[in-house]
Amino acid sequence: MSPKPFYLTTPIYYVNSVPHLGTAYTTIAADALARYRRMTGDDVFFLTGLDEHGQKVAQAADEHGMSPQEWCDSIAPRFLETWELLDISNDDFIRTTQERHKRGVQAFWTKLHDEGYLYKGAYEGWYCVPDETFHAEDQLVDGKCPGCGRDVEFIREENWFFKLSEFAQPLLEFYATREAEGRPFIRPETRRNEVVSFVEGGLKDLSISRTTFSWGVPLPFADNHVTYVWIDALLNYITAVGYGSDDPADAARFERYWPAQVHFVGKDIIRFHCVIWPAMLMAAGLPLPDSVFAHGFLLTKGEKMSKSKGNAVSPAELAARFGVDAYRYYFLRDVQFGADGSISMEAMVQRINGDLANDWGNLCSRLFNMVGKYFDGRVPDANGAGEEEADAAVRAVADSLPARYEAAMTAFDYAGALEATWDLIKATNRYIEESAPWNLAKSDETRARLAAVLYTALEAVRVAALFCAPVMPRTSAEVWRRMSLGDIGAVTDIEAAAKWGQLPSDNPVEKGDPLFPRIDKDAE
Ligand code: ME8
Repeated sequence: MSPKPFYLTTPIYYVNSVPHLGTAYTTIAADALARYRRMTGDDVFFLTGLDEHGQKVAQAADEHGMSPQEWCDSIAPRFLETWELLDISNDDFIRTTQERHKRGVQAFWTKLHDEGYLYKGAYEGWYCVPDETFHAEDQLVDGKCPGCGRDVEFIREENWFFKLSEFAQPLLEFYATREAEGRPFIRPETRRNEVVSFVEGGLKDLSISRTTFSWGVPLPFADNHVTYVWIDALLNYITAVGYGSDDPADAARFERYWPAQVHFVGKDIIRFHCVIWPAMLMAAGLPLPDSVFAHGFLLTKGEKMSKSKGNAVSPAELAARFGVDAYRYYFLRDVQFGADGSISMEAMVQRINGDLANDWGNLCSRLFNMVGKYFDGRVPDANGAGEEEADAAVRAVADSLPARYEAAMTAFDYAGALEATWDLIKATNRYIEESAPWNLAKSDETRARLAAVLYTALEAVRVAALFCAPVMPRTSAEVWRRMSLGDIGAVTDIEAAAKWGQLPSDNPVEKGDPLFPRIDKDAE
């Protein structure tokens, strides 16, 4: 069977500043799913990138005495470095100033223009530069942006408009159809209700161009108009996979990967992705994505972290302090994906010391150590003794893991997937405690039983490492390496790989340093 395409995206981030924990959060979540889907054999295309146009970016460039393009070119490497540091396995990195993107944007709006979905009009109203969003007078809250509470500026200019209002009904039908088919477009459900009631209230036509500044993609049919940054940015999801190119290879790529399986976004940008974006695609006669998943905000001391608010911490600092895998684990385990989550150093240290150092790292160390001590560092042969109830119980937990993990990942429930994995890790720890190999090692008579116990525990570790790998690729690869199991990154059928009993006897096992050193709470 040929692998099925699985196309997933993060938002493309504004280059008004550098990556922070919020943008890294979305990117890590998408990465974990991309890695998992590669391990289930899908042909994954994982896209992230940068949103380089708009007033906010032009302003940032200006403040730094650079041209907008120079500014973008100076920030782009900061994102690339951070993603590399965090082991992000994206297959492409789109920048909206790239030719391939600009060409696609122009092709798209020319098509909608030709088909009569656009008209010229006068716009008068308010604009929030930090959010790059238009607001009518009656939407303002105490004269401020209803989204972020910051100052808005009054604009009066000639704009092109997209007849978004015509799409309210088709959108409502679309949401309902997907619901009825059991594959909801908007996830999680709370967001769905929010979007549906917004659209039920009716939609206004959308201004799609700006004339009072020039840092954007020129609209091909209208002199002096540049594309409004949001409708330029949304198109990255199709231009990156080849939309708007004459090259047959690009056309084939578009055919293969579009529509996307999931767009990951923060809840702040859900209307753009769940209302404007599908309406744009409908107007262009293009297929609609499978789903948009909106996660919540990371909060520190009850406040949303953001670049503009300046209360952001650098991902590089945290990764250097705690390790990349621990960093990735904490955010996906401690915050329920889809809900807001408070993050803190204390909680992070607790997770690392508890789940990672004590449960997982320690399981590997003590087990590998015992293999070294009792079996010369080689996987013992378990065939000498029959399976006892306790062994079967561990095996049963391992056997149930692939299906539980798959169900959780299909629901974008990372915490659930990790919890299922931890059920195996904890069961194995208990099993070692109860079987007490150190006692079995005291007599030759119990040597076969000792071999069986260590084999069972090692096999559980082999399986647990597989399911830790999407979230913690480095340490999982290291566990497999220490067990002489080859490259975990090459696994393309995780279910088959997880089948019990595949650990070869006699494989050399290396003890190695602790996978997750304990963090000194007081020093933190
Ligand atoms: O909105 N908690 O870019 P952006 C969780 N360019 N996630 C957070 C967060 C927080 N405190 N702060 C930011 C844009 N994020 C547009 C997108 S897409 C066609 C264009 C994450 O740089 C979250 O994913 O402002 C949010 O949606 C994104 O960063 C906003 O990034």
